[in-house]
Amino acid sequence: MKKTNEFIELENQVGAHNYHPLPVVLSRGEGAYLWDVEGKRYLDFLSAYSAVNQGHCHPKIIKALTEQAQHLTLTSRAFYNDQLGPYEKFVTDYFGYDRMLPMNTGVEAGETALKLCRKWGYQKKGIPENKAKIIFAQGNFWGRTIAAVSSSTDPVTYKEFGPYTPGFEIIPYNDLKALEKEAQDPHTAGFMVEPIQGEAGVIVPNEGYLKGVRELCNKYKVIFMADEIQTGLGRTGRLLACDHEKIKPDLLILGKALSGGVFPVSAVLGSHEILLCLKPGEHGSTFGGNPLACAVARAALEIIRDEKLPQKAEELGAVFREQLKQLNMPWVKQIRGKGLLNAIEIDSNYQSTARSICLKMAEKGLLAKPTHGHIIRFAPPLVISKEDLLNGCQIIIETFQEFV
Ligand code: IF1
Repeated sequence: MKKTNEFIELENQVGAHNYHPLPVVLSRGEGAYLWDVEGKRYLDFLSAYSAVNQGHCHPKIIKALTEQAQHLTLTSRAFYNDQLGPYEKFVTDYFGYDRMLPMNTGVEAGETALKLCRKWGYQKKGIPENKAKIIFAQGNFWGRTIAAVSSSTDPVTYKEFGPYTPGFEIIPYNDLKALEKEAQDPHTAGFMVEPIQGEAGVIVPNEGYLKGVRELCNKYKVIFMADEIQTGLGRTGRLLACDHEKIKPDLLILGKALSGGVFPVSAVLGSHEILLCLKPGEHGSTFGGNPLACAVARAALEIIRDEKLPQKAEELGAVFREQLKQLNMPWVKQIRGKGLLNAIEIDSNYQSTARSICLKMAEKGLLAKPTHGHIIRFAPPLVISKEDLLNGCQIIIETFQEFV
């Protein structure tokens, strides 16, 4: 039986080095728990970046996966299958949209939203061909494709991947004046934005920002695309983060927990007008809408609904932030978040990096990951028990106290 270092060394020798993981080799997950190859148990406070909101290996999702896998996994969209229509009906009813387009990874759904937005811009808004502009916010993160990194303001994400996709404008996040300035350009087709910026470090905009985005996009006929891949599906204490301000984006982009972390399932939801701008043959993917994905995603969504995960996230998130008020060290700059998407920002001049704190928390049995060196994101599965959440808070507090 290989040990931790043997697995790490193996990946070192034969894998690309596009990540620098914590030195933990995981072999099993159940609910909010993960076990490593040494048999050590951890509380998972990352949830694969909010892809396992329903907890690791949720029995209902695994059951849907294994049952469907006995019958049919993939037909391609060259033919119909008996899972896609019922799944599309379930999803569009559940989120209140006319239509949806199924994809696989989150970034594919983001790309799909941009293509829909450009098509709509030419066909419905009358933007001259190849002149459509799409607005993004500074600090955005929506994936790793050339288009996604073309909109990035983080050099680590975009450097040496040029030349970049044209037609993208960047404005400050949480700045309605800057949005209005760009939105009134008649060539502007859309604005893609995260309701809370995840990778940027759980940046929560002012109350009213999303409502302001909705109003400006209505006023200037600009498609409001909400990237809820990380914030959606219960994570922030509502079904969608946009629900906190009771607004509906024109295009809703979902991924990650849409499959409960079992395999890549994503989707774009929108109106008849926007979705029907794409004609047969103009967009697609081999696996998009495959029967296995439909069965898994339907189970994943039913769990969010039936286990009331948004409400759980709301209640436990308040407990989490209340507990962390005990972190009164001067180098702890801010504790922020909504629901169970939270982050601790430490003073960037502080000698111990967020990574060393995460390494110490891992020793104590809690897994979390730093983002941008001095911010630690905490996002446990929404199924975590209150007792385990409190145990996790204890580990966090004890660890921070050892760094004073
Ligand atoms: C990595 C970050 C998180 C996302 C939002 C779209 C996507 C993501 C809001 C694309 C993906 C993942 C990607 C993964 C690490 C992780 C991440 F650190 F990269 F930025 F969560 F914050 N929109 N985020 O967060 O979805 O194509 O990956 O399915 O690339 O390192 P994807």
